[in-house]
Amino acid sequence: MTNPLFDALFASNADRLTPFLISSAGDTISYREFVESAARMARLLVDHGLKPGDRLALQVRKSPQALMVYAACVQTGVVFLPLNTDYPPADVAYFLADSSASMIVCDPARAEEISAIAARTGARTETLAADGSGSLTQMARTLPVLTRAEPRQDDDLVALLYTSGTTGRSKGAMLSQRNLLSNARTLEAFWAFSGDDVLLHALPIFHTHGLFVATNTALLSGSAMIFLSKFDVEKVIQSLPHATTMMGVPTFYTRLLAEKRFTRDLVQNMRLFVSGSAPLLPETHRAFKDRTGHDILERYGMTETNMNTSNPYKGDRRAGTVGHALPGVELKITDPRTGSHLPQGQIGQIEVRGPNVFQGYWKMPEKTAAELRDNGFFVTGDLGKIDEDGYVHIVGRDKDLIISGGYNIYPKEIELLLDAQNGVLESAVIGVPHADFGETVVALVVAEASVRPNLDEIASVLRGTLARFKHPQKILLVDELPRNAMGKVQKNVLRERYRDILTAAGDTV
Ligand code: MCA
Ligand code: AMP
Repeated sequence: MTNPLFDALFASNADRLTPFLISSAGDTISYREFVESAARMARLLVDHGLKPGDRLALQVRKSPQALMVYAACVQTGVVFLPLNTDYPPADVAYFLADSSASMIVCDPARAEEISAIAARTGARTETLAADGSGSLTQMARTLPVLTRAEPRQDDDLVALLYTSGTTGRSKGAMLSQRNLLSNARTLEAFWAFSGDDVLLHALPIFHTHGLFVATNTALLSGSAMIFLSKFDVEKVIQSLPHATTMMGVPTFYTRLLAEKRFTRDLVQNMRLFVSGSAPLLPETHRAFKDRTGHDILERYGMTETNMNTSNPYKGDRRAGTVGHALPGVELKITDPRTGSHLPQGQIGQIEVRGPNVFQGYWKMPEKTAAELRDNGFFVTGDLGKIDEDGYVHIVGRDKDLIISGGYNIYPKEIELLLDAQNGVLESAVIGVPHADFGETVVALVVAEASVRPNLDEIASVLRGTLARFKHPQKILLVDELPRNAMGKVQKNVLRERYRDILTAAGDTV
């Protein structure tokens, strides 16, 4: 028996002397060096008693070594659980308890607080800093490489990625060997990746976009990656002449367009720009085409499904659409009330089926059953339609979700916190348009009778509790929330009413 994902991504590259990772300073790590160092880490995991199926959580800043931990997990069958570096300790405590992870790797600067949390669930703590130093690499350095890869079946888990939930509780999406490998193969072929490519990688590596869509596709094709620690417009502009492809969230492209130095000449070696994770405005698509001659290729996916649709590589990339279902993926539009198939052109919920669709939510069979039908179709919670040429348009969301700069925020989590504050009767959290992040968070608070809640104090509680990207940019006191006949808060009415609030004055913080 083999380990198909390890064989395809890592073993097949073990003797390759070409660069895999290139830093912004021009330092390179070849494929061979990368696979070898990762195999020392794999040895370390085995020596520390981690078994196939055990979970390893990683909350560290982006570095080549962080990617080596991913490779080591794939080699040993340990389930990789990456965490946003912005998540506060309370969130980390939840993820460790829910997943019963055996090990957490964190930044040395946070080792004290994280090891205290980890001790409560029996997880071991190791460290890894952005420069690659830390207990993990120090111990692995002198170990022999692990030559054997743990045999794995197609349905065996590779990764557990937590996505926020509509109820406020995060759900762990279980991703298997088949899910990841099938999608990487599809994207490699569909977007024509080859060993000649250099992918400019400025995304975080704790989400599907930067970890699987970008990295797995590069690994599978033997491409090099210019590996930036984050999206820094200066470094991106410096790197673009040396790259052939780039993947990003729409904010990357609007920030580049704001730079005069971002010109057609600068991108003359580029063959492909891909956008996803959030809607790309048609005006951005057009401005990009005018400036560079490139049509950004927009695609659509989810943590639970990897990539579902893509505009064509060769052919008409249509602004405001996410293209067609990828090969092997079925997509249909259904009636949100009945689940029945809707005719072409009608708006309904988007459902997808294919080898890319996940195995369900970790230890949440009811939530899995609610979203993953017996017939294999996953109900995405996105609303869309298919036009006469088969292009999928995403027109909105059935789920109450805000996407800020490509990060997902579920209003319920913030509303629960607001409702618990002194003097707050109820609240509603909405997304409003934002020039840089696409959408951003605004909170509306209704006071209890004859009380005036202290909005500054509330904002400070939120700052101390929530990850930075979830902080409301404004909190407003309102008399009441609009409701429909069923008593449900009409968020669409609120979104319309407050769409310009960030530029207007009001009773806010
Ligand atoms: C940073 N901040 C944010 C965000 N990012 N606030 C709201 N939304 C954000 N996305 C905060 C910072 O902490 C900082 O706070 C302030 O905003 C300004 O920071 P700035 O330096 O401008 O931000 P940045 O560090 O440049 O980050 C912006 C970014 C980054 C480059 C857009 O958020 C990013 O890389 N996003 C990509 C997310 C992603 O990979 N999503 C894929 C999910 P302060 O001023 O207090 O310090 S996977 C997915 O969605 C599916 C599967 C799919 O289809 O891909
Ligand atoms: P996540 O839960 O982080 O995996 O985010 C998945 C969600 O991002 C999807 O359900 C969509 O709502 C959204 N999304 C991803 N790509 C696009 C896109 N190209 N256009 C609009 N929304 C997108």
